[in-house]
Amino acid sequence: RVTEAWWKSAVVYQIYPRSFSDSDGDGIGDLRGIEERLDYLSALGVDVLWLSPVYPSPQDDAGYDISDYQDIDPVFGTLDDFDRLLAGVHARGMKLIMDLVVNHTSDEHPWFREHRDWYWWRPPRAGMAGGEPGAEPTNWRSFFSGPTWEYDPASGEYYLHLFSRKQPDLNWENPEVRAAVHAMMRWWLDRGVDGFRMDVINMISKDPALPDGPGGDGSAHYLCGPRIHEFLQEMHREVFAGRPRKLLTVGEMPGVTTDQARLFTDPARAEVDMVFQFEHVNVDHGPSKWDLKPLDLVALKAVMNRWQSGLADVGWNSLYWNNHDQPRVASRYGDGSPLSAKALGTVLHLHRGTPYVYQGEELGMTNAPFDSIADFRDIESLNHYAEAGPDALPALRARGRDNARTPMQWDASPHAGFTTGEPWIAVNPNHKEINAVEAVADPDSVFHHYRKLIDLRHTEPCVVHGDFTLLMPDDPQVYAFTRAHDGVELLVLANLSAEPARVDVDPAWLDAEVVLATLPDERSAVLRPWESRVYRR
Ligand code: TEU
Repeated sequence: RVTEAWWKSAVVYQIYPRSFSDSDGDGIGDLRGIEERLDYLSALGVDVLWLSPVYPSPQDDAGYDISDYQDIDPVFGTLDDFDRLLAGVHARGMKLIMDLVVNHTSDEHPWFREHRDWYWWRPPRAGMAGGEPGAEPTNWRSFFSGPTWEYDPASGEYYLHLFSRKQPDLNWENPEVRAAVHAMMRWWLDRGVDGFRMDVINMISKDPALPDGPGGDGSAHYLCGPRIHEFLQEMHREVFAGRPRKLLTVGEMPGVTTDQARLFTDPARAEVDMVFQFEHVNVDHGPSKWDLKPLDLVALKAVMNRWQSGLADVGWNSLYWNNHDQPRVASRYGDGSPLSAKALGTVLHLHRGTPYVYQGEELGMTNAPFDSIADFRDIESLNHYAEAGPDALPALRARGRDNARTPMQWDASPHAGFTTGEPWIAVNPNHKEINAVEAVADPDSVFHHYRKLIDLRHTEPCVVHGDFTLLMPDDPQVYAFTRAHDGVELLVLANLSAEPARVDVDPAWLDAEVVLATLPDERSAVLRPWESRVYRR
């Protein structure tokens, strides 16, 4: 086993291929489009690219419903295009990781037809007829609205789908399923990929009794289930152990706690390198993600602090504000301005862990100004609207996943330089101001701020290894912390509010070396709205 943890000093860039760059004018991004943008990514300085799914798929959930794990969807290109892209990534000294979606397949995957016992089938509830409302085997509610069960009249049974009805859950209790997944993973590693981001990987072990859950919430029976550690350790043995190349594995784990994450990411246990937790993106809503609340900054700081200390001595954090499922952070925790985008970048990238940049975040891209439901494309939003009606629109606008999925803004031309055709989802009209061409040319842009943050991680060991101490925990405006390593200390200050804020730290800090600052007068004890600074001593 290769133990060198190169990913501790790395920054990962997530590409959502559908919305990144379209080379052939069909309005959907593709692999050649990505290849054409590699020099841009290399100039940003990121170490690893993560591709959201590009496998053959009916695209019911934008590629997270896979019908063939070992090929490329024609809409994105071919395996030859993939090999060329991978070579281009490696030639620039970067690495590439794939999205691994193995909690479920598409219902159009041949496995679903050929191997009934690779999935979860159950008869209707006792005494009820199949298909009748309420006859579902459990009361679980799907992530995409409605029950988690689809009735199959031919067999008289239901199959389980935690997500869309076109995403049946694989039954990992069956050793054939695990062997097939392992073989597929080895095939990609042999092709040269550098690791995997593992979709909802803490859902693969379920309590086979599948009991009802309170109020339809079955999560206690499928999150971090009884065999989850066993399955990940087995995967590590069968797929990763003994490989000469140093890989990166990150498990997406909704609902994971710090205690569980310590187990998952303890190198001695050989499970995954790091996990995506969700607590810091749950501080601005109620029990449902559609239940909007203003950001509670004190709560956000407390969550981040708990994860920093929880994994300080064992394991490793991943750090993210954005991905293809989250609204844009500049609009969500910021005020949409470039200054707020920089402040949020400063805060995230100075934490201890591996930062993930989602495409366009480095430009300060914002949420989509959608007017009507006809603008939305995402199954989660469309299903929620179908259930909740027009009153749901404000929540969809604020929290819908399409906010992250509008096309990457390359330039000020029509369709933002994303495509020469009709884009599959509307381009944000603010691409005339917010775009890569402008940003690269402007030394004061969000892009160059992110480039400096990435560079700082590569050159200052304190950013990678330093201890983390939160300051001013109860302040509702200021996000402040220090890092310390090997005689070097860093202080990070950010005003995450629209009003000036006084900082309450050792005044000697304000005379220290300024590593990064987003406004002049970096020695003032008052931070202007959305200002951020990093000092070193
Ligand atoms: O997401 C898992 C997940 O639990 C949520 O983030 C979910 O997408 C949703 O936003 C709940 O409100 C992963 C993928 O990232 C997502 O794109 C897929 O739709 C999902 O799994 C199913 O594969």
